[in-house]
Amino acid sequence: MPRVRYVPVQDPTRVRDVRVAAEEAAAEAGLDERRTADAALVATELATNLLKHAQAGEMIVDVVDPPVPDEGRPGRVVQITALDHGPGIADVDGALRDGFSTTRSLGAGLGTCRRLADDFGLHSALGRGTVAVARLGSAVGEGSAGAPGARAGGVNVPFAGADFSGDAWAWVGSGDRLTLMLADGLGHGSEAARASTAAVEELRRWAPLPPAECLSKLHTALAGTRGAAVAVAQLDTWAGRLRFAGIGNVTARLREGDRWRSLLSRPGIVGVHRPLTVREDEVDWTPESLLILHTDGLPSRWTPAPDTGPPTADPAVTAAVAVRDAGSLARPVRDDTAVAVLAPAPPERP
Ligand SMILES: [Mn+2]
Repeated sequence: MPRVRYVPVQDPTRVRDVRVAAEEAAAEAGLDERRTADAALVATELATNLLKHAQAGEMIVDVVDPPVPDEGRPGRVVQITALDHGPGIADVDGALRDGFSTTRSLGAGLGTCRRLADDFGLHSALGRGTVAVARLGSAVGEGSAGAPGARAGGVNVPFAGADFSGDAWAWVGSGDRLTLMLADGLGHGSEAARASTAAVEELRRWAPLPPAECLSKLHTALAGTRGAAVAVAQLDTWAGRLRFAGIGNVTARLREGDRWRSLLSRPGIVGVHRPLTVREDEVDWTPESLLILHTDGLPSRWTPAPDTGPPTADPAVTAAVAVRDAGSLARPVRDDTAVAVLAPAPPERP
């Protein structure tokens, strides 16, 4: 089962823990020595920056699917996420400049993170805090050859800092179809993780099927596990249509213009109790669309903030902002929390 490394960062002694987590994740993702060193440096910088700007926060290091499926470059990547509820960074552009430092820290700064990572995204809102996400893969250079029409990303926060999250997300590309799945294994801990991991493995076999059929394959495969709530969204990039089906308590919010629409799941537990029929929703997908799937670690009534997910935002940053904004000290989380986001491809960069 894939580990999710969660490190609360409240003093400088935890910076080393974040670096070790990045090195472990790099080994799991099969990065070479040079990229492992890069991942360790990025992790160190993000932890140092978090302490500098917010005094305390959380970091999550895991191994994820890259934001764009690339058949010529298979493999998973290390994702390093920093999130805090601090005052926010007033001068984001300045902070991203290589060598920029507001204090006399030894840190090389966020500019280094942006330079070393394949993808780097930062969202800072005054009074709400800062989110930074860096992904590093084994490949040299950046960008994907294909024109995917969409990107996906997610964040997975294990309950109480456990080694495993009972939630899992994954996505698979096949031809014009991109299939994103979010699974919440019943309860939390390693048995929940076993159920959601089985869902991910099965998704990789059946992703080209329509979502409702994919869910029935998953139902069969998850027999013998605790079961899971699962949502599957499939984008046909050529037709500009999104199909959705879900079983159990996973929330799906689709942005249409300036409103958020809920895509409904059927009651049930994949692998344990399947509804007689699974309805599929089919909706238009436009360059302004955004899909957010989240497990019940976030409150079901949570509504994305108006600045959620501009077209240029990295989907993993959007997911991390959701975790940051929905969580607070006043409402302690009592479960694993995962958010997966499907976003249109950003405008072409020259
Ligand atoms: Mn849950």
